[in-house]
Amino acid sequence: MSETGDYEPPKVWTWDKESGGRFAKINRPVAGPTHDKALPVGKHPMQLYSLGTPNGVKVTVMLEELLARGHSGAEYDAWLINIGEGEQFSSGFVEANPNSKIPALVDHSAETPVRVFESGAILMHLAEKFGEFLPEKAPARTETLSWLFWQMGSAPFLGGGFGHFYAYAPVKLKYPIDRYAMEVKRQLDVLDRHLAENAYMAGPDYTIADMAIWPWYGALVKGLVYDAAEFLQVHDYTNVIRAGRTRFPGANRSGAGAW
Ligand SMILES: N[C@@H](CCC(=O)N[C@@H](CS)C(=O)NCC(=O)O)C(=O)O
Repeated sequence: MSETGDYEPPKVWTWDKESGGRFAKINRPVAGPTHDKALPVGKHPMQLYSLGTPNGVKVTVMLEELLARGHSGAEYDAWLINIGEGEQFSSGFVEANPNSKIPALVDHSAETPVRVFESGAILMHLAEKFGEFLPEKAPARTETLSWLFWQMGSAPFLGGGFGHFYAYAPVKLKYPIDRYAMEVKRQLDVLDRHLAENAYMAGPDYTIADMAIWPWYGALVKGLVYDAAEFLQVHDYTNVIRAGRTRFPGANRSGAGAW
């Protein structure tokens, strides 16, 4: 590994298992299970396999919001998947999510259980099933889905890009940190401008778009992820900070932001 910027990529990439960094132990260039282990199944209709990360918390927020609205079909068993120990590579987890990332949901309310992976797809599945937090008709539905997919496309630049190079990489490199800090500040400005004019992401109502966005960007402006609040000068994004305090009830009720 070059630490000085003089790295010349070889003709063919090879896996350097000793690359260092917080996730070096679990990251692999191949998919599929590493060991045989079935997932546990509890007694409730929804079986959630997750962890208290921003992506994981989105689904817990949704399930808690559904329960708060009286949907007993949203009762769930939450099973911890320790991604630091490679539990996302068990055969059972790979059956629930071939992409080996939390969160994964198995919906046992139908005769044949339905697996759902990708947090955005899980939020949509639950929203459609219970008829909540996703408006039925355009344009409100379209706007909700636009912001939901905005989050799914944007957060990898925050987590996998900025967070990785700023907080987890074994060396601090100016080029990637500059590149991703710029993008994350741009994303925060997108949110800030939008929240200056709108109560919630999709307009006047609280939707799954808010549940997806808040665990990432709300935690960022509260200084709860990557310890980057000062570096990114998050206090400049006053509308995001105000929205976090006053407009995202689920975040407070379900402890989002507490990781
Ligand atoms: N796009 C996915 C991302 C999920 C994701 O990146 N999960 C992380 C934790 S936040 C994970 O399971 N990482 C384990 C690994 O990469 O092996 C989603 O929104 O569900």
